Amino acid sequence: MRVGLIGAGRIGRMHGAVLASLPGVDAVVVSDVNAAAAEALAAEIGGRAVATAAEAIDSADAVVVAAATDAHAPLLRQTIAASRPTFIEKPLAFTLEESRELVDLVASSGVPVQVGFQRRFDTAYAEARRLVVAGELGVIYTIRLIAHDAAPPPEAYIPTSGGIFRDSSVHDFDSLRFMTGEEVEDVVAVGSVRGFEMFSRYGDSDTVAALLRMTDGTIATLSQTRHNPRGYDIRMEIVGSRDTVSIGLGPHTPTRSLEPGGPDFGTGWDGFLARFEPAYRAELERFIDVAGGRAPSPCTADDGYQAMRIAVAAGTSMAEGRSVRLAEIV
Ligand code: ISE
Repeated sequence: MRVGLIGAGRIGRMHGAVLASLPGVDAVVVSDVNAAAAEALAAEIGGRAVATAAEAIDSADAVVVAAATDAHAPLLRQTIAASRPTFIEKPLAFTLEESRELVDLVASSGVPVQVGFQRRFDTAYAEARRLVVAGELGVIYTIRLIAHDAAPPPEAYIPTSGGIFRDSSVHDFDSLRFMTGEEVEDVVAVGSVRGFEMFSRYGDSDTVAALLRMTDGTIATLSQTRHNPRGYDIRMEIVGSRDTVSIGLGPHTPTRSLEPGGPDFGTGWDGFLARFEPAYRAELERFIDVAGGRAPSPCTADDGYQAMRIAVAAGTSMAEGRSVRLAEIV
């Protein structure tokens, strides 16, 4: 299978390296709006660089879109028009309207599409989901989410990212749906700029929190920052009537216990690429099966749209200072 990779930035480089190492992939064709970046990545992974996204799509059997968020919708329209199975990085699109439109387009086309929520492929998330489904945690009372980036993205990334809820919390919102099998009923969110003034220049925040109620009454809280001096910290704690489990609590958790005799967490993760490397690999392995018609999409365009609705609800709550019901966001 020949795979077109559109985007040779930070996540594109990770996907390129993984694709080039997969036995089911014969060739990787790379394009980027920055031609030098495409050439450098192609040289590094033994692929071929082309000048435009259209050429990458034409010369491939399947496409991985890892371009900036504001380019997602136009690129997905192009890959669907060319009937190419597509892996598209999160979020599905820049706006809610585009996301909704893409769900309809994908459904009517029948072209397989997988959205890049890699945490679904992390072994600890998968094990927690297994425990939830098996009833081993009992009734889920509450879920606590921590999402602390090690360092903020470069300033140029901010205006095309869609803001912290769409760019980053969208993973946590998807993981809540994945874990509980429930939808979010309503959300209250707050945000501020605590460390990096550049976020205010784009109406964005570097520190946010959200309180979410799921349709079955489970309560979830999210704490999120764009900087954590000890490293990249992604955690989920699930408290149920029969057991309590933690994802992301281990030898690299970027925190320091102050308890006498407490655990030594060692060196923290330096970023999401290192923390989720095996999950990024597993999601693309699956995509090759999806593209080859051997498996259904594990993370559909509709999953991307539903996570986007939660992100938009959180943004609306923060902007308007009120609780927002998901039913409002369509
Ligand atoms: C980035 O785009 C990601 O997708 C990471 O998983 C997330 O943790 C980070 O905050 C985002 O900027």
